[in-house]
Amino acid sequence: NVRPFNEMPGLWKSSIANLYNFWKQDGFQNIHRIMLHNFNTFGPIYREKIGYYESVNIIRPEDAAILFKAEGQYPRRLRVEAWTSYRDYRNRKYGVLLKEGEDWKSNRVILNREVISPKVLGNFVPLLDEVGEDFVARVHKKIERSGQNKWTTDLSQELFKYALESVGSVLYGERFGLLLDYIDPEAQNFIDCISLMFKTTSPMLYIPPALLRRLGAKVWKDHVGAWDGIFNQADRCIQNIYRQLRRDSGARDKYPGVLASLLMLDRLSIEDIKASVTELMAGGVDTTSITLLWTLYELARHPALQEELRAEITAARAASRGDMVEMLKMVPLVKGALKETLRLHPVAVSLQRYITEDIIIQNYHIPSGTLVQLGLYAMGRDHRIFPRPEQYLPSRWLRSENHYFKSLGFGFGPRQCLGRRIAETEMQLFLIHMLENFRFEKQRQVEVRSTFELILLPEKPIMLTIKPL
Ligand code: HEM
Ligand code: 2DC
Repeated sequence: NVRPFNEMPGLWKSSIANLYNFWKQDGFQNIHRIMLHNFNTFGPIYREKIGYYESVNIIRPEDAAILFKAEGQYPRRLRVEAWTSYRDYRNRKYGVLLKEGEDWKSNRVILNREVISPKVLGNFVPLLDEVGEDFVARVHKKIERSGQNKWTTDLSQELFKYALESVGSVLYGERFGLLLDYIDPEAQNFIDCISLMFKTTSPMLYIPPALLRRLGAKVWKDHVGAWDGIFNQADRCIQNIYRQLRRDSGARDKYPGVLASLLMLDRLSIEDIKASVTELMAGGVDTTSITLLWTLYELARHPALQEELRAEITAARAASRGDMVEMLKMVPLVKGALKETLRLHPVAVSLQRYITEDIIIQNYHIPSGTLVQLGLYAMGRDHRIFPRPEQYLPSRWLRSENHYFKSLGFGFGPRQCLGRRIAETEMQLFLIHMLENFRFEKQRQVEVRSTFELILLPEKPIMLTIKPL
């Protein structure tokens, strides 16, 4: 009694009409709320076609498990045509983000060892800890200068700089110095280019970039300009390290960073290294900074919870006696808070895979080759999956409750986020340092919603008041 693919509910028959309706609903910015609405209308599985983009959408953790079991040896996500088109247009190599098949696997395996394996944590922690301390010093200075013993601000620009400084220090083993008073205009331009790159990608999920390019559309031109800015800046950083390495190739005692490690390892071509390091540098800015901003927003709205976290951190600090790697093992509530942030405010609205075998989900047959999407935003807000989903409760991640396929903010399996360890460590250290030094408050208790600019962002600025403890 398995039902055929063609009986699956949803709007998949008229792709152009759907694109028009999608546009009328402001779909380009609202995809996450539209998905939520679709699950409410059609149930836990539906089929959809908007423009040229066709998918099956699922929401339940047990269905996610079926999906990821059918991802095959070389898992593939939705192909972001805007990104591949730019690389083809400028004749640049794909990095691990865009590669597929054996080429992806062989690069990814080597990158895993330098970027996400547990052994590199010890190298990353001292670098990221220092950036965290510098951020605290910068905030203290801002508070002093205000003359009011507090600082009320939209932290997003500061967080972008923190994130770029962090990922830069890990990739290059060097500091950019973005947390000083003078900000390098090239670094600022890099930050601006990443936001513009994301923003201009989202319409091109539904309208083919090749068409927009032929029409000379502004969105395509802006997109190219943004990637050009990203690649130019990354090229400068990479060249710099490359030259240094050739100059003094002698043995070094200090950890030289991901790029130098990859160059010395000599198992990937220089072009492959450049492509993936550029993607890591670009992927490391908006993702962690926005997640931290949402976390501070939630903590400002929940003062008692903020105290609980602070108490956990104080105890961990004492017990670990200056060993930061140890300390990070003693802050489960801090980690729970970050998971809770990604539940309510995921960076990625969905996870997707092209399945490599036929599967049955919710009693529907789905043929091999279909693009299946797990609605991550919708899942995080479903009361059948997370009781009282509207409440920010980091402790729900502590209880020996069942977390089977529920914590998916970084994706899953061999194709999960390559920057995951960097991101987690950088965010944990940020919260540790900031909560040890400051209290966070929020003026008006209005709900801030998300907007979709390829990643999910706060719809409007989040104003926070920071006070020294
Ligand atoms: C892929 C989320 C930070 C680099 C992904 C994916 C997700 C994700 C959901 C797709 C995974 C999948 O399909 O299973 C996040 C979140 C972050 C974050 C929530 C922070 C809060 C970062 C950082 C970097 C990074 C800091 C770089 C240092 C990448 C790369 C991929 C990726 C290169 C593609 C991996 C591949 O295709 O093999 N990320 N990310 N991300 N992310 Fe992240
Ligand atoms: C966006 O429908 C919505 O981590 C689409 O650090 C499906 C889709 C496909 C790929 C996803 C993307 C969504 C959101 C942003 C992600 C991306 C894969 C990697 C990327 C999740 C869900 C991101 C932000 C990377 C970006 C690295 C890049 C800048 C070099």
